[in-house]
Amino acid sequence: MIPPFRSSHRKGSVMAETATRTKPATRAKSTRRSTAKSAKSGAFSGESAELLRGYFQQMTLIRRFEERAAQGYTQAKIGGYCHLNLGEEATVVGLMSALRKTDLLFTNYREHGYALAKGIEPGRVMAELYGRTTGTSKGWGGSMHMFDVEAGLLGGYGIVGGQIPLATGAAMAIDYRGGDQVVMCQMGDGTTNIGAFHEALNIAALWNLPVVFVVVNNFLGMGTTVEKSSAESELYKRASAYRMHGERVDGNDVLAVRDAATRLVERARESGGPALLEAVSHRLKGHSVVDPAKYRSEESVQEAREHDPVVNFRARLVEAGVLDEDGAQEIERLAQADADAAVAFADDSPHPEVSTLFDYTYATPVANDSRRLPADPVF
Ligand SMILES: Cc1ncc(C[n+]2csc(CCOP(=O)(O)OP(=O)(O)O)c2C)c(N)n1
Ligand SMILES: [Mg+2]
Repeated sequence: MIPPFRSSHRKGSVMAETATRTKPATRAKSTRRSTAKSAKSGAFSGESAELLRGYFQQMTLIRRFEERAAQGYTQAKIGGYCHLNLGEEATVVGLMSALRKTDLLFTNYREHGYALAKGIEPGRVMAELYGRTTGTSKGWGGSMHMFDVEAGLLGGYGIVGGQIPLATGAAMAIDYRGGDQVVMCQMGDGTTNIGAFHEALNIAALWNLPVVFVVVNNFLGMGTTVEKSSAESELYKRASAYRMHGERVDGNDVLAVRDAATRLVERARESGGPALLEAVSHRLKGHSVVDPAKYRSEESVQEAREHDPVVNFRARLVEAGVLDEDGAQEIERLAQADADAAVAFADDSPHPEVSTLFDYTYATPVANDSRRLPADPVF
């Protein structure tokens, strides 16, 4: 069992190993109580209201964007696989707010929200999903392979764990050149059982590389629970095998994620070395858009809904007077308009020419492999 979390934010708070266990039903109730209390007693004191509204705006944009992506998929506008950040918005925005524009980000295949929060235009992200030339990867990458050097997003990887050695290599390059960038390497809980995870953590610790590994623990690797797949289900503890700093944070609390990530990123920047951050969150839907998630109990779905980070953060902001109802609705209206505009941009953008299929593949051609395009003659 994963220990429960306090949902109310305390500056700099991270989840302690010693958190007491409560049943899911009572946990949700106490979360609501403590949320109300902390907001009234100044949970946001010292926070800029504009910044808080900005976080809410970004989280809402991701929510609306992903809803439109799901719709685009069912309309067959989007092909291939499509994994959404629904329920993980606080983790995404909290993590990205800790990075500078020049810092580098590697993610798994569930990366639309990260691309948006790293500053990429929603239209370019949606256009990539639609496979159009105006997309981040010129339409050749799709949902799992967003890439934007200028924004510091170095992928989007469909192979579980594929991003981890690459992120570690990028951190080594930064170290070698004496740069001040930091690499963040995001992954899911299921990824921590891949060999590359352990090899990369070992070398990152050994060479004191500027990389923060982030495990988004949403309790499930596709349909398999963390308890069934990981001998140590408190995943941040895996860092200790490499004498690396590891900690756990409530991934539903954008400010707690921001604070923990900022601390670890700045520590890495100042040569404090690598760290492993586990953000515990919930997936509101199935593993991908086509997964009906029949393996999930009604109780676990209900628990995920009770921890909905967008709904709960909105309530906290309204309760604390940072937003009034009209202000919240205006942000929601604008987020919807941005998501709709992204869809319109994608829909109006051209498909790539088939003749450009190999323009962005860099592997040395294999002898006897003619790189023949579908319409080309065989001989
Ligand atoms: C090397 C490899 N093995 C298997 C898969 C199939 N696969 C895709 S996602 C996934 C589960 C990963 O779990 P987690 O990292 O927790 O991701 P989540 O389901 O939460 O997105 C698996 C097994 C893959 N893409 N790559
Ligand atoms: Mg998972």
